[in-house]
Amino acid sequence: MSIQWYPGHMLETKKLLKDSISKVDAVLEILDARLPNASENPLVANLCKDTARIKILNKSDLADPRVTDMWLSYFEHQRKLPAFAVCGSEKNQAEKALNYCISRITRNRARKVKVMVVGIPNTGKSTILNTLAGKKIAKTGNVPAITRHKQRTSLKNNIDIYDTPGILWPVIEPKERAFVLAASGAISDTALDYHEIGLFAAGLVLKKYPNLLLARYAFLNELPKDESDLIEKIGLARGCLKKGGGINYQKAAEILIRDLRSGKIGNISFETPKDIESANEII
Ligand SMILES: Nc1nc2c(ncn2[C@@H]2O[C@H](COP(=O)(O)OP(=O)(O)OP(=O)(O)O)[C@@H](O)[C@H]2O)c(=O)[nH]1
Ligand SMILES: [Mg+2]
Repeated sequence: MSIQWYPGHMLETKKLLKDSISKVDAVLEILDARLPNASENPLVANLCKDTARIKILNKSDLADPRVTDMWLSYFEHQRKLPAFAVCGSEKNQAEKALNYCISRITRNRARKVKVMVVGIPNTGKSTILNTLAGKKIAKTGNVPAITRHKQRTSLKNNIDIYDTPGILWPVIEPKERAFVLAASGAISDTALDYHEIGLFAAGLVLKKYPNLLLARYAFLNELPKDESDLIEKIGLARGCLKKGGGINYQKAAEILIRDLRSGKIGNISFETPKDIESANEII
């Protein structure tokens, strides 16, 4: 299966970024702390060659802190890029990242500094902008593609900050990357087969965080034997039944995905720097 979700406004956003990134002083690239590799849009690195950029690993309150530390070290040592782990609603964390970014540019005090917030959908770009502004300026929401246009906001210290719509790319490959993005909530649910993504999510949690599963789902007396078994057990325990009888796997998978995305299963990171190293070795 390949997941394709590239609504029209993303093509417009691509043009917008191409036209405007070179005109701003700095870029805050917002990644999802649970999937810093999968949520990194290659377009941003290409466009930011001459623009100061930092990585913000947002939603770190949902990620495994041990793995987030590994990612911070990966960005610092292997990619030579400054990276900050933040929770988007925490003002001091967002300000620390912004201030560091501003400190890296040569400032002409007579004119405003322009900072652009970019990233894939649903990583918390607008949330961070609101936090920095200290009020709700941009619309936010727990589905991707909430922001549809560039929006400028003036902050104190002569800084203008621009929110932008989340952007993906037309065909997401490899398949595992598409699954990670889908399970995190970066791709519209309308483009997904819940059962398939649910099986992927089940496999991920069973492999990486089995104890969290046992703690979350009290009806599990022991670990399910595989991902299908987990979905089936959730379906049975939560009464996800089809009209004519039998388990509604779609509904059961939806429960697992919702619990995973919201952090109800616990602090989960979908990938580690080691995972991408081994994937590169295979290639
Ligand atoms: N747990 C948690 N949730 C967050 C955090 N930051 C943002 N969110 C939530 O994530 C969802 C998406 O946030 P937005 O700020 O709308 O994301 P966005 O990147 O602007 O999304 P698009 O405009 O669709 O590209 C919302 O439900 C936010 O409340 C965070 O640090 N932790
Ligand atoms: Mg937004």
